[in-house]
Amino acid sequence: MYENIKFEVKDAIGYITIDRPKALNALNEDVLNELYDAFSKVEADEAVRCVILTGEGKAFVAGADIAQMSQMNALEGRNMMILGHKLMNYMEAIEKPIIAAVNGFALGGGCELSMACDIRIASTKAKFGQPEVGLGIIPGFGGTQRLSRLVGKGMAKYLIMTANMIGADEAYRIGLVEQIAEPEALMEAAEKVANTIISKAPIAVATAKAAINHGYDMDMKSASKFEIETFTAAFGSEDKTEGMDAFLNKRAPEFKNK
Ligand code: DAK
Repeated sequence: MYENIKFEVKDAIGYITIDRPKALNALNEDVLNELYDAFSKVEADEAVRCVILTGEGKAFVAGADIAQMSQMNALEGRNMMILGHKLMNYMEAIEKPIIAAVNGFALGGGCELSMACDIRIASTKAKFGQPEVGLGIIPGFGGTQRLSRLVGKGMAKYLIMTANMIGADEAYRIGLVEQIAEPEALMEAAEKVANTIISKAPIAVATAKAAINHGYDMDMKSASKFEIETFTAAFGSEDKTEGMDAFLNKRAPEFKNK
């Protein structure tokens, strides 16, 4: 059904794999549309509790498709930009946590795509960078904003203005990735994190994602108020009763997503 990505659901995890290895999984309009479609399926499917996004071959995503971009006029470029922003904002808005299993190059739009995920786990072979200024453009899928929010303004400027590529260790050091794994252990590491999240109360996890994402863009006072409202929603859930009862009775909780 998809031509540029693979999508399967197994044991409550939705696996989305970008599958254009000959072009190092570069993002063209079709890939962006297919990703949006797959994420909307994930969001609608109650059986899916967490998503792992990865790339086929030696790249996660080596950026927006330069061959396609080079032929675009300004209006077409703008449309592609809208598509990319729509996808990445949607990834942040959906309730299910998304883990990027960064298997190789995550450059330009690929680095931006990984930053729209909730958690990044990198293979020791991964390379990150925002090479746009070397192509005469700037990051166009939210990179100037998400990178500075993740690693701070100074480091974001350093990476974007120099277009330097960094390895997994440095990405971990600056807080761009949360874990590093050997290449052959990458998916296992991502699944371990996914399954840990899956074992927790779904409403609480979804609420935490929303509180962090929305609150981050607010001033502290508004963000605190937002946390109070979202906390109340989780506090009223049946899973809160179950989680606390399980603790008090020294048993494992059985969450029902209610
Ligand atoms: N686009 C299209 N094709 C790509 C590609 C890309 N981004 N990256 C690699 N490829 C293709 C190569 O052309 C090559 O194709 P063939 O020659 O085999 O046909 C194939 O993938 C294998 O690549 P290499 O032979 O270059 O592989 P190497 O291992 O030697 O090098 C590399 C790997 C990742 C260092 C190198 O491929 C590379 O530097 N790639 C380009 C990285 C890059 O600059 N990416 C673009 C970043 S800019 C916008 C929104 C967003 C953006 C822009 C505009 N608007 C809405 C308008 C975002 C822009 C970016 O992402």
